[in-house]
Amino acid sequence: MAHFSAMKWIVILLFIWSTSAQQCDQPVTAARFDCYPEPFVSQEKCLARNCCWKPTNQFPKNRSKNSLEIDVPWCYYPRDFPTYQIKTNESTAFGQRLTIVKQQSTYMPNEILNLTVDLIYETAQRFRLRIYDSTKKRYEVPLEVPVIEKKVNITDYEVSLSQEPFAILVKRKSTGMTIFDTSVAPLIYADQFIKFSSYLSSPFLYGLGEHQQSLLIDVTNQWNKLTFWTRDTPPAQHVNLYGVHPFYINVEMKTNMLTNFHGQFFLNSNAMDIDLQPLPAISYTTIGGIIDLYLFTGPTAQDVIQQYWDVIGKPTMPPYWSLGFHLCRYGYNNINNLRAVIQRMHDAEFPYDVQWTDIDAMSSNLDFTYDQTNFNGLPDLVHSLQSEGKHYVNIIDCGISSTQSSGTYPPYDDGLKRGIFITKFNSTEPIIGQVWPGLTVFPDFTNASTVEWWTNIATTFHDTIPFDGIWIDMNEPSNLIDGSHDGCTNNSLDRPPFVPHVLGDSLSAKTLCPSAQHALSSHYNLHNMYGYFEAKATNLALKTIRHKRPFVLSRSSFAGSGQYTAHWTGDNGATYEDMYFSISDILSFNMFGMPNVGADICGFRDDTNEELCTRWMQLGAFYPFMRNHNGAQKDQDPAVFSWTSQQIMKQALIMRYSLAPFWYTLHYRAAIASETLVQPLHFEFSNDNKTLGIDRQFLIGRAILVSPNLVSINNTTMVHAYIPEDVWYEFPSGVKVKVVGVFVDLDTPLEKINIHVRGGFIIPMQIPGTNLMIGRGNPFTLLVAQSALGNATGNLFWDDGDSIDSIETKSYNYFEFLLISNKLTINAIVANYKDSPMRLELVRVLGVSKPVTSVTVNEKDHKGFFYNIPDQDTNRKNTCTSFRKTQSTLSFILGYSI
Ligand code: MIG
Repeated sequence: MAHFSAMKWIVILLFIWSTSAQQCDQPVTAARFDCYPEPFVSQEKCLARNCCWKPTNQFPKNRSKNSLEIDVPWCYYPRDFPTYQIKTNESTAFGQRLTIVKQQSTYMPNEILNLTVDLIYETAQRFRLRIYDSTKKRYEVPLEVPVIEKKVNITDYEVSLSQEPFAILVKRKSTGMTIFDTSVAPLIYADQFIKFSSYLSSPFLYGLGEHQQSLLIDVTNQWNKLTFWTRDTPPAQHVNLYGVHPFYINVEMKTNMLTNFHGQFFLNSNAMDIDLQPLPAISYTTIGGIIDLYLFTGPTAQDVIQQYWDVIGKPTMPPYWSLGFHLCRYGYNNINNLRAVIQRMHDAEFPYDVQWTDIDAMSSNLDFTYDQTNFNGLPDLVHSLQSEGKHYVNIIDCGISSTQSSGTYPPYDDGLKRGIFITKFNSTEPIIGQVWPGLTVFPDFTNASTVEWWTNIATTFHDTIPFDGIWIDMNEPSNLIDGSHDGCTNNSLDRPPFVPHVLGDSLSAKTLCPSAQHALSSHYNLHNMYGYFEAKATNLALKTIRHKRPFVLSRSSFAGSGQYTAHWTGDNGATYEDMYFSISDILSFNMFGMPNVGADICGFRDDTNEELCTRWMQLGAFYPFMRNHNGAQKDQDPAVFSWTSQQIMKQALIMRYSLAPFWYTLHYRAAIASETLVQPLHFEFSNDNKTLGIDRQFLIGRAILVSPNLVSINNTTMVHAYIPEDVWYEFPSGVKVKVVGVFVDLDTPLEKINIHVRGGFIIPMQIPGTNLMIGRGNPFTLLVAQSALGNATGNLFWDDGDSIDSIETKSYNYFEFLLISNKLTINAIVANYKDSPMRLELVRVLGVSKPVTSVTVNEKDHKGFFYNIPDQDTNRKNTCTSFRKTQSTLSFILGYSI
């Protein structure tokens, strides 16, 4: 009896051991999903969660937070880890609604065992998945997304379900490619810890910002953890930065020689980690809200982006003047320095449009003031800039000083009266932090009264200094002390059971206590959207004040911010490395729907040097948003450098200004048709594997290839650049590129910028002026780059440049240019803007391979045509009337109004 009983137990134990071993058996370590994302895991803690413990000989997982070593977890889920099963499943008008249940809680406090799952078939290419508490309403992101009540019948995707354990699988119908599959890991759904995972189609992704990283996220051989919690910190790799955009584009493996793309957007504003692993797979770990996930099936990368922008909103159309060169500095310190800079910019005849001032022009760093001693005369200076057609932008920080004597500082007094500041937990008292003016309170832009208050104080300030745009900084929001000047609470918002891997290890690090209260919800939920709401309010205020198209520049951003603001990438360093990262940044922000983006040219932190700054001005001339800004000791405006460098910078600026009509048209296309301004080569040449991940070059629209020199001349003047297989012409010379489809070494001495125009495109250009207001009356030119077949197309959007609603009211001109069979046609699709005449002066046709015998304009024989010899350098020699082999550009002077 005793013997039998012992045997029985041994058998049972053996059985348990073998099944659990089996349950822990993973063919590859890449298939392990982390069961202990907190720091300091141990065998004991792991087993207490009923997870598998298996150390690897790689770097120990027992790491501290923020360690850069993200590796194979030692503690991971067994296959049979408890999860949900489907209880009910009904079809609804929008698709399907399920209820799912879990029998027992696992390891997180307040798990929610009854969930509702909505499968919404929104469009043929857009699928939405919502998983939420079946009984209690939870916080949801206050973005206005499309509400689809009726499902579409035909979709590019096919959804299937697993009953037990509950899982969702989505495939691309046309190829059978899996684009979503949650069966890889259990779903955990607790009040403050939601975690789910999915297969990826390939280890190659774009997006997931704001992070300093290469353009392509490649997890073929490595694990990667990305944290999302808006944070003021100089950009560095592996840390959460100023903005939050949980959107990615996943490259699918080639099928039938074609590369498809799909995208995913996690609509969630809580602090989160996204883990990527080589399986390949993705895991989301968020500490609030609900699961609200969008899948976009593309199939091109631009399609995915367009489908994403349909959800978050399209970018705003910027005023024309904002396409020019912006000059800024933290530390002009007084008006004489500022005047001197403006004067030398003027004397050196640099094209330049917008002058900025930073907090040093404020009185004691107080918002909506200026220093009447050191910046005495600033209003006059602004007026005089404006009288020359230039514009002025000033900075506003969100922290409002709370320590000025009562009655002396209306922004605070009035705000207090209206009760529009963020408050402490369970209190009507504003939470107090510290920013540049000392102790400050923080406006709650989720409150409609705040927008009114903001507009009022900005209007009053505008009466003193008529700014043209507003720069909103420190809006993560940034706080020089952690939490508040009297600390944070101990409640579950300030001390949640799980904290994503944020810089500083705490949610209140360099910001407000998560428990602070906004009108809409807690700071815990809304922190990541602070910059979003501030940009929205500021955009609105500017419309009210100026009755013109607003220009806002915001550091912090969230999905959808592009509807209201431009963006710069924060406090970069004056290094070649940071200049390189700026390309990934501008490309990523284009995907995020904030296409009007640039980095601080020449570097913000530390002194730049002439060579670096020259290179950076050359690159920056092809950023969507071009601003030279720094906070270091030395000045770095173009006019401060040697004569030679100035000439090179000027050449870059002239190129930018001559392309302004092209850029403006791209902005219009972004605003109405969801096309990005700049894009990676891989998006346009996606079937060419060699373009995968190229991030030292980029395309403007589809037509201009930029291949900057990103290293010091001491290393090399050669730019190792890829020229995709197509017809390309060097810009501006027009020389046709001989070898394509390969990497080439382009010799790029300091004075050289590698710009190539793609055959098949017509680029509208303009003779530049010293600023865009002056230049906008100048003649236009067309650069016609013929394709291999001799065709080309292009378009031009033109209006008064700053009306709020010129698109809505159709008070613009829109031209379409077409070159087919040696015939160039200009179609005025819309021709409602007549306030100032447009004159087309010159047409240059690239790639003319045979002598042209005659040119006919409007059915009349046209005498004024000639050829350019691209390889001659002076203008005079450049013009020739006879055709030679080496000559490929035909120019004809038109001089007629379009
Ligand atoms: O950290 O206003 O990113 O562009 O010059 C200082 C002073 C606060 C940070 C911004 C930077 C700006 C600076 N600000």
